[in-house]
Amino acid sequence: MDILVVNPNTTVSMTEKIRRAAERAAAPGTRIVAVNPPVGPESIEGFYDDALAVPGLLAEIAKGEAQGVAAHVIACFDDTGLDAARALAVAPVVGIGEAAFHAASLVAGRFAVVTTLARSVPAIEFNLLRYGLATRCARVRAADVPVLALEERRSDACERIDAQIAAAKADDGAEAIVLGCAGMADLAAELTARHGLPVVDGVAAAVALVEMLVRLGLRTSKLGGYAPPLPKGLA
Ligand code: 5HY
Repeated sequence: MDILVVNPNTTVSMTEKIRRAAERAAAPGTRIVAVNPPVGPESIEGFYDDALAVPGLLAEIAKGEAQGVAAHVIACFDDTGLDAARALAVAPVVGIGEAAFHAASLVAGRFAVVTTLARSVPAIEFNLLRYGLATRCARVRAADVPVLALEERRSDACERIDAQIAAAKADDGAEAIVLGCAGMADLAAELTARHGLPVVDGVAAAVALVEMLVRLGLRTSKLGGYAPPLPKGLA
């Protein structure tokens, strides 16, 4: 099966990191098609960037549908444009945030999220509420790391993320950690080993989840909110 993995920001190095993480998680026979829009914000940090990224994301989803991909993954932790993408697509669409929350809730009673900046926290908290998983999340923490700092080798991003994981274990009662940025996808294994608890990367969780949906023959319902968009002029 072909799975389209869309990084909604326009930073190619992050798209390649996401591709590698998706390919590590993919089952034999799954081909990962990792893309990002040609136009849009270089990183998504908060509501404004999130909105700017949606048109480019939807254009990539539309291309994937035309190419007949088996499923789509939205590789931004805010699950940018998720509902609009599900209205557009027939194939299943999973966001890395929602996937990671579910994976963590299946291996721990309470999890904490460690994301990038404080401005990214409200969107994540809102998603936890609308997905019905807010009661399973002890806290959404920000490591005070700009998204693109995760692409810089010399940044102190890893130390800052480490510190927040330690605090989540000590102060929040976290039994698992969800990495709150696609740009952290390469850190899950070493952080799991270092901190001795499950550290979930949403890219891997989303790939595994959509593979399951495809194997079960489940596609996006086209009734109600995810009914196909009505034809209309776009001036
Ligand atoms: C992400 N931003 O996964 C989110 C994380 C965040 O450009 N890719 C981004 O900080 O909201």
